[in-house]
Amino acid sequence: MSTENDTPDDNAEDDFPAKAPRFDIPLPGPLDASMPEGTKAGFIALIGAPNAGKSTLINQLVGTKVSIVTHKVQTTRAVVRGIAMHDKSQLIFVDTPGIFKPKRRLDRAMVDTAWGGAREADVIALLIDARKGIDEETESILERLKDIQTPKVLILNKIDVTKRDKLLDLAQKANELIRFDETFMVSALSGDGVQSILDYISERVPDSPWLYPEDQPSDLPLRILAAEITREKLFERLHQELPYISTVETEDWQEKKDGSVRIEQTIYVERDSQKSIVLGKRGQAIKSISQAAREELAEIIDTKVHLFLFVKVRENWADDPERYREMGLEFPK
Ligand SMILES: Nc1nc2c(ncn2[C@@H]2O[C@H](COP(=O)(O)OP(=O)(O)OP(=O)(O)O)[C@@H](O)[C@H]2O)c(=O)[nH]1
Ligand SMILES: [Mg+2]
Repeated sequence: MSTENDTPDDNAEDDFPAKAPRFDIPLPGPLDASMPEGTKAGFIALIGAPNAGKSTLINQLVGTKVSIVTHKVQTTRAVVRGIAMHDKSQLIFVDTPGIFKPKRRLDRAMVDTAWGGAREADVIALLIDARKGIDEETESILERLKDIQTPKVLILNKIDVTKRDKLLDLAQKANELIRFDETFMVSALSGDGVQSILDYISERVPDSPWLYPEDQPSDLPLRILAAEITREKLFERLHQELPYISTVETEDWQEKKDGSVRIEQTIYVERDSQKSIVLGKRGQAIKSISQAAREELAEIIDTKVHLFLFVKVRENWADDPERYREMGLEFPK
């Protein structure tokens, strides 16, 4: 069975090739002759416990939404790169899944991915939710960071909801455990203090030609961003465990003659009972998810969007290597 918020004119069970534009391949060497002298470029990994605000921060740093944000933990699943231009520097921020004690296979893939993101970076930025302080998760991250030689900075986030005394105390404690080159105190939500991160890091990335086109905010293919947007709405609207055991894939993407875009996506769940929850009473839940996703997508790609959502049961999708590949994750054995 399938459901949608609009009238589908195709059979959703068909396996459509994905036709969305891709722009995730960095070009080798200088991109064009007009690149100024003295350019710099580098990767900055944002790591931290789930819910620390990494995705909110990357969106602020880049100036547009590249990574989805929810109030729930474990929102980000794969590595998302967001690109900010600052003076002559191209700063490629790497948003990573929150680091926590993994239980399931998917957890393990997410945590491995986060550390992988840290390894490829020129600078590692550790984000701490200042209101929470150094909890068990952050403590084990600090422990593991000790052995990594890459330059590190500390970002205390959520200063809008944290007392000043606590902030200073936290900065001191974290710096006693690890030598950070710099400590920032910011509100990723309001943008307070974020500029100083850009100022600092743009001076510290290596001399290098820019690695991506100047006007490209992300290396995420649009079809994946589109699936992520729907997953964000799913996370926001469904309670309990369900969001963690569902995944979204963009199956088809067609640009129509009138300039609108027709997108088909499938929400995978593991059991029939979960499917009824996603659909909701008389399809109310999926309707509201679909509407919210469609509106946001239309804003991002700046054209009318027809979104068709289907819900499918795929038992044990979380043990299927193919689903991991779609999400951009390595499949842990
Ligand atoms: N008050 C306040 N809330 C914030 C701030 N930054 C992020 N948040 C909130 O914290 C929650 C988690 O934010 P995310 O950006 O999704 O956190 P994350 O670290 O990417 O989480 P995972 O992807 O699950 O690891 C959301 O509800 C955000 O709105 C901040 O500076 N102040
Ligand atoms: Mg995130």
